[in-house]
Amino acid sequence: MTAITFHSMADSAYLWTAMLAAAEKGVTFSQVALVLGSEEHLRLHPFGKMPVLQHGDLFLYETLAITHYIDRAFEGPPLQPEDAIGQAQVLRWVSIVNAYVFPVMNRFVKERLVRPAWGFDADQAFLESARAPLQMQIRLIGEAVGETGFLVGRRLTLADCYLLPHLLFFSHTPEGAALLGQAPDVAGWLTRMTNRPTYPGSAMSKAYEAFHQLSAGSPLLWSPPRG
Ligand SMILES: N[C@@H](CCC(=O)N[C@@H](CS)C(=O)NCC(=O)O)C(=O)O
Repeated sequence: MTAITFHSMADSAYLWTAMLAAAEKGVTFSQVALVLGSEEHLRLHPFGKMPVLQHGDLFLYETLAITHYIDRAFEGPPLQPEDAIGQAQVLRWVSIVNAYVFPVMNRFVKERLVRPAWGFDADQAFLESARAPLQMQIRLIGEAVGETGFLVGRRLTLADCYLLPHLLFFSHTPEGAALLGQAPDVAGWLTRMTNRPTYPGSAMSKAYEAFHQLSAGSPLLWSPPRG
């Protein structure tokens, strides 16, 4: 029997963040499939999102609450710094991923690779509009990880758990690969994250393997920034 259960569809990036946090904490988990918008789903999560954590009688939704709970309720390496500045920096990165990275990077991946693979046209106007924000996001990530190898402080935190799914899949688009080719600190962070013992065999790694079957071989939509 596992310590906790996640109720979610398997291909949720926020589920992967929560799973990564649990794995890094050394907490065993299982996943139970949710049907999007079903009565059960809306009972567990009134806003119709995922994942939902179950720990005994406790049910918790919202990934920040879930990952904070995992960090505080279980023994294991801390996933948030002790000091006020470090904590604020982690929360800032979580907020950055929620407010800016998820709507741009995650949607870019869906428009660029997933929708065409399903036979739908990509939203070209969105893809073009994403160019400047994506360049800025990669620059900010590079500045953060360039100092210590992690987004915040000298060890993995919830901030890294939040970013990984999005950057990993974005790296598979031609534009993401080109941007990372110009950002060695960001590429190095991604390599180190996927070399951690928590990555191989994870749901995220399996999804990424499957994702490789989508065509990333198309030409660049726009040229990467210089230098
Ligand atoms: N604020 C939520 C967001 C979670 C979220 O957006 N999850 C996505 C999957 S990655 C989802 O539930 N999508 C279903 C939908 O939007 O209909 C959290 O932090 O947990």
